[in-house]
Amino acid sequence: MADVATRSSNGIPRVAFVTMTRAAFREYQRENQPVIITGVTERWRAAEWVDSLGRPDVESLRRLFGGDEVTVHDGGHGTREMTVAGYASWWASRGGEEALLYLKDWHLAALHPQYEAYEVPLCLGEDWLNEHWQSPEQGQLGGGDHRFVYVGPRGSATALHADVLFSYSWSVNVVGRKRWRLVPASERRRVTDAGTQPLARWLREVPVAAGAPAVPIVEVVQEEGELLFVPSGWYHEVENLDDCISINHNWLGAHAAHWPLVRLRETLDDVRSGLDDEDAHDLELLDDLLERRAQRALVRQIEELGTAGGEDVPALKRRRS
Ligand SMILES: O=C(O)CCC(=O)C(=O)O
Repeated sequence: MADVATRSSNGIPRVAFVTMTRAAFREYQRENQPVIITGVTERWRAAEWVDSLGRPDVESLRRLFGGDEVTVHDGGHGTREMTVAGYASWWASRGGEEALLYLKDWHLAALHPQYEAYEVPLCLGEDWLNEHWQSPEQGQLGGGDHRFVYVGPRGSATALHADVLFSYSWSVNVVGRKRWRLVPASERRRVTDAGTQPLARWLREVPVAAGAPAVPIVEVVQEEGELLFVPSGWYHEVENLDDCISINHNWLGAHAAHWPLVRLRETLDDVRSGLDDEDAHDLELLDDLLERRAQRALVRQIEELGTAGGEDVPALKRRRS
């Protein structure tokens, strides 16, 4: 791991943006360990979303992007759709008593590519996930852009979860601080069922078997301008300690490539274990059909590529049929 790191009390290293190289970051990816990179937002245009008192300038978001449709969470299980202008009105008039509305998963980068709110730090390396969604075949929003802006008042929170397909995520606080509670991937089965679903909404509610040691939790306060790298399979919950605006991406690269398979495999095994005999048999049949189909498609592709670098196509066909 990078030797320029200082360690916070919980052991998560903090490394200055200017000293974090791609090679150094790759070590955290390979070890699947979190790291905080400090001073990331210094040159970001998103700085104009902060007012002169250092608070989220939600009025500026209204001016810039007021017509965007976004999803807002009410702190229970409820969500509602509204415009950024509608959210800014709620923000300006919010009192102490009502539910805290948390604007999440706003696809700002996809909706406003010309605005260039921020630059993804190069040290994070390749991003197969968003590269896929931005390919010409997918169109701009393709249903799957994984680049988000979050706007939430102090006290709003995100419940226990792991990220989509056990991808990596990074999260940067443009303004405000967040408290993260993370469960190392090696301990994740203690907080989920066999199908990778969390056992409770919050870590404090996760049942611990009598006599079992407490689930080890890594807790960290992420300061303004800091990027937190959340590795694959690390379940986490997050609380806004101040009024916050943050940006986060889910992403995948070579070191995380196997994690989606891990998650899909565990989910599938869980579904399988709940099937009756007849459905299980149908599923097996479907598996076989798909496998055969996939093999045929592979052979066809190789044929289309001609000799495929000297491969003996008929021999390959024999092997696959
Ligand atoms: O900031 C938040 O409320 C949640 C962020 C999060 O969970 C994530 O980036 O995966």
